Amino acid sequence: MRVGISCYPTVGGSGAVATELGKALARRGHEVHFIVTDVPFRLGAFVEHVYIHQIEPVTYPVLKTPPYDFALASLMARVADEYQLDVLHAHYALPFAVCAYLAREMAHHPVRVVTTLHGTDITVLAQDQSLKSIIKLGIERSDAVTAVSQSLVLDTARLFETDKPIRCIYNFVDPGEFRPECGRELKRHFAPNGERVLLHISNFRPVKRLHDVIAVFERVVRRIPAKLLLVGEGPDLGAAKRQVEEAGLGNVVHFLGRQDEVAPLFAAADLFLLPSASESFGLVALEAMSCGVPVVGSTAGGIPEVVVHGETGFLAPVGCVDDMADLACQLLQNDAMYRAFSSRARERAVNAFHVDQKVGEYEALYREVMAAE
Ligand code: GMT
Repeated sequence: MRVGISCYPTVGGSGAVATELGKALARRGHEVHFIVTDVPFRLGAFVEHVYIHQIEPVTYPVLKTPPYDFALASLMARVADEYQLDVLHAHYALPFAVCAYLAREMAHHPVRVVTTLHGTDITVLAQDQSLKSIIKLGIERSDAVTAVSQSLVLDTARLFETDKPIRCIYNFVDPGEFRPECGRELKRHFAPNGERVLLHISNFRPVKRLHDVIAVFERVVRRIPAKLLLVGEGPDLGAAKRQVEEAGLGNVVHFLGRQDEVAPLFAAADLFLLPSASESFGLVALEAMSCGVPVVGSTAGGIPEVVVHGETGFLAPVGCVDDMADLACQLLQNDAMYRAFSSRARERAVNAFHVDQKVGEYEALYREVMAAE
């Protein structure tokens, strides 16, 4: 098949999923065309059958704002015609599904639009009435729509009052890349005296509740020698640094900034913290589990579909930092329990969220839409 993929190529779960999907499709012999603003961050070395088409920003003195979305739609249509694309796969309703819909109208070659919803466009942008109708248009005019969790399927139907069928295709992980063995050296570096390593990776937006990550750690480190690794950058970075300083935790909390290669960091950790206020899936939780790292987090959104409470981690209601800290300590202080959680976490990642399985589900969906009248 010939597939066009559009996504936010910068750091973030949706960009990671879209890029890994494209690479996996290319490895299976499909032709993949990324139609993007920048080269996707997870693309890595040259991959055969993968092509990149970058949008040229249109600037002209009378245009107060560059017409980015129209340039994207036009480029999608051009690529669809030139490379005879079978499918345009939009990762996010806004702007990508709407642009893909316009491209399908413009293109001469019959191309199908598949949209994957990742969460932010639904749970955050849908609150903005001025965008709600256009997001709904993107969803309803797609030939097929998927969401990354059952929770997001239900939220979308409820928030948009739409009866458009939405199929859940869970996010996935490559267990060959995210594996427990790849972090041993790094672990010795961060925890030379056998401290427990807690990890959080995100874009430090308020929805991630970075304040709770630090509050949980503060309670844990009072009882267990531990280190906290904070990976990422974003609007709450400054407040997090102040919180760490005020709590006198400067010597046990490490801010590592944005990192592109995260598998060794996951594998160096003993516990991953994800106390988000809203999370459609939590790809980072899955990547941690694949490295044999149990997760302590909140029950928000799709997290309980990934992390099984009492088996691969512990979950508590959003904001319950005392409970999260108690559960983290229970796990870290009981070796037999920890080992069982760690191996079940790895098993669940491999058996329920394997990249090959999920890419197969996307391939089947592409074939369905191509066969439909
Ligand atoms: O979490 C973010 O803020 C980034 C966002 C994105 O668009 O990349 O992540 C969303 O998509 C990921 C991939 O499907 C999911 O794993 C995240 O849970 C989801 N984030 C939210 O729902 C807040």
